Amino acid sequence: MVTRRSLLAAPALLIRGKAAEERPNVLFIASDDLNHSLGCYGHPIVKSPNIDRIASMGVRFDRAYCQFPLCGPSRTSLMSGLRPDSTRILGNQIAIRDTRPDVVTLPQLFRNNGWHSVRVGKMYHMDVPGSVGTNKWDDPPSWDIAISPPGKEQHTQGQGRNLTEGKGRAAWQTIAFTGEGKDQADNTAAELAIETVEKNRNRPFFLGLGFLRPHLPTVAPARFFDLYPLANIQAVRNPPNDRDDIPKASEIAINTRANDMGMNELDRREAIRAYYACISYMDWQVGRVLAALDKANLTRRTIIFFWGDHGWHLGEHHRWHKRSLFEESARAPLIVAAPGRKGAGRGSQSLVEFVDMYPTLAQLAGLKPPPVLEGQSFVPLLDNPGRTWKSAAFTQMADPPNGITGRSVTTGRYRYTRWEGAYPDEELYDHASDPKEYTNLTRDSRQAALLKQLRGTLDAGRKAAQAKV
Ligand SMILES: [Ca+2]
Repeated sequence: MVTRRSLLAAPALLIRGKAAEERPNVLFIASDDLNHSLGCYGHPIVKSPNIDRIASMGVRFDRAYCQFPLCGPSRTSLMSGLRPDSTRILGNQIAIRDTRPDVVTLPQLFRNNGWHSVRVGKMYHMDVPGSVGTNKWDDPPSWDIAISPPGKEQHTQGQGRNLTEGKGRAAWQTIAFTGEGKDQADNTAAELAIETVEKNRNRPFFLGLGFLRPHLPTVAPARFFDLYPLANIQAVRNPPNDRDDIPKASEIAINTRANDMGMNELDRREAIRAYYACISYMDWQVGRVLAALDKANLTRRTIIFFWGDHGWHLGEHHRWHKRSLFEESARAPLIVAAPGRKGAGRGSQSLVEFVDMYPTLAQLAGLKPPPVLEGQSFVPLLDNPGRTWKSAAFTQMADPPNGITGRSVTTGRYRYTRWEGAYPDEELYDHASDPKEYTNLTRDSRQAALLKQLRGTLDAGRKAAQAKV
């Protein structure tokens, strides 16, 4: 019998007893500060045809939650398979080996088992735009090759303005430029990723591809701004009393990005437009890399993970940032395309956590993950996206300078949040009647039994919430 394997021209590269072609490649794509403004998530105007294509080949997770809504802690958690309490990384300027010197990270596991491990762009923390082009908080043992392309960022030549000029510390700079962006880090990252694919047709690779956009500054080619006429962009309208029941700790932890950053309605619409333009630019780069996989005939042998490191507010509760335990910040996009799985093209409403990515990917590749991992493989959801899964997902926040910690749990229907340290308080939202989390029910005496139950769910923690398999 002639099998597909025997038709492969290249001699099998044997690594620890397994032929190279039995080992799927991994394309692990991150986008920085990306929320659910994507076509495949049902957004009415954002154009993301290439990310939508990954969703059509895989499973789109509608209720995937990051463990900490800030770049560094979220990324070290998912890359190590450990929760922030275990990584002890609750801020940005710290690397995983500082607290866990012996950790085996996700790409390191693949590397240890013979995969060629490559990073282009931001996978661990990198201050954007401050440390773009540097390896400051990277993890060298994760990679055979690691490249941080430099980029012009806020110094890019083009048309735009600082929407927040003179209105506070944080800047929201927009720039629409001419051409494809040869001086942009994301453009170079895509080119290096294409080169990596072309050079490694005959050996398994783990390619970590980290795009900076739509992280600020919102810099993109003018043609992507042109996709979104300002007349089509509406600012978020919050109820007038929304903030009356938001705890003080939550308002402080959002840092300088509350109060609409001082932007008027026109500024806010321009900010949203620029954010969408950056998403479509990033999506275009994703498409170039997918085309290279197709051309190399590797798509059917490649597992693709696409994720945003946490969510992002575009004016909900007057916020323009991450660093919150509201749904817009705790929930983030996650799409997993693994060849041959039965759930391809479907969405899943089941709860998954970013800490689950590590054991999932290890299982898909047939690798044994370290026993210390704190997530749970969701491979069964890739075949049956509708099946019953975890009963809760956990996200935490900390603002050490202000002595604030927050812990939050969602059950799918409810969100319960507890703030400790300075300004202790609680929040409870019912997504069935209040999906935008405008009404904090903790003061409603009729919810006392529910409140008690959800406090118990938070305290019982991850083990009690695991899926029964
Ligand atoms: Ca409110």
